[in-house]
Amino acid sequence: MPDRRPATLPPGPADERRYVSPMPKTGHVALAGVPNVGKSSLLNRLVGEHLAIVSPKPQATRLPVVGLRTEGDTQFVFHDLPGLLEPRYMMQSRMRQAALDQLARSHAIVYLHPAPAGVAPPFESLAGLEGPPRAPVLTVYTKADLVPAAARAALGPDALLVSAETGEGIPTLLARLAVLLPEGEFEFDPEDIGTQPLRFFVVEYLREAAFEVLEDELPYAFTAEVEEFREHSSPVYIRVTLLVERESQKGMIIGQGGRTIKAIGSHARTRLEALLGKPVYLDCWVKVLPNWRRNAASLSRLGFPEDAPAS
Ligand SMILES: Nc1nc2c(ncn2[C@@H]2O[C@H](COP(=O)(O)OP(=O)(O)OP(=O)(O)O)[C@@H](O)[C@H]2O)c(=O)[nH]1
Ligand SMILES: [Mg+2]
Repeated sequence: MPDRRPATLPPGPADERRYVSPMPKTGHVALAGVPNVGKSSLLNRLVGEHLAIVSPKPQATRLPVVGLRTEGDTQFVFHDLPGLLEPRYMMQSRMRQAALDQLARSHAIVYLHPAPAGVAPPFESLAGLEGPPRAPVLTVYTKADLVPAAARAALGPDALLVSAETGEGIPTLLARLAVLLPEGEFEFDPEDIGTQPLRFFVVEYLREAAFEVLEDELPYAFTAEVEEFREHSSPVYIRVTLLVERESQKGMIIGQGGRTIKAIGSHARTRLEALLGKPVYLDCWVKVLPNWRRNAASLSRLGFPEDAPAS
């Protein structure tokens, strides 16, 4: 273990205990806020990889994405959460449940609010919580690159502004978070950036493509399921079923001469190859899973946690 005692400290037994083998710090940090505020973009900036999907359309994130960052003696376990909203149908209430579950399990909450929208309302009211969350809440203004100096001043002298675009404010954010984390051994390898299986990212990147390529309500009715994953074949072989809610949507996913499905597959393949560092063959098929966003069994099968039982 390297001696991490700062050179300027005077010698002494208490100092020895405290500095020679410092206890590492680690904890779970929730990135929370309403849809589209830049939670996923910030997660990607924090881990230095395009892990979480990003879209100008709201509600792109449906299930939490975990990103790791280890800096010296501190390991941050970030959770990019689905945007908090008032659910209108079952998938949205499962998304909200997933977000609330992780909020309750986190050591710190980063409450993200876009700087261009002005001063953030209180987190509890925005999140529709009955009381303040257990973990400390750090309010952070996103999209700092979009606001001129005068608008920054209006946010107050202590406001913390970050930009996923330029990286502004990230070191300050990490420093303010580090003091909120408990001491403890690292849960993950310091080299790792994520914890979720590749299958999860296959679906996510296909959904990201859907947000880019498809219009109107269609990306919201879209999801995918991995049927087969041969990681040791070359190229890596992945067979997926692209799922829509109605028969009439199948043709729109396939597109003229298969143009749309090719564009979706190719976007996801490029992202997966970047993540895996090897060539991928993505075999895409389309199926209807009727009304899956409003069907409890389909949602459970697709990985959405069940609502908390009424107590
Ligand atoms: N200029 C600028 N745009 C940003 C920044 N962060 C995010 N955006 C854009 O804001 C939009 C939403 O970003 P996301 O990261 O997908 O937002 P989110 O909060 O994860 O959204 P949901 O998953 O839908 O809740 C995208 O078009 C991003 O490119 C930023 O720092 N600067
Ligand atoms: Mg997101």
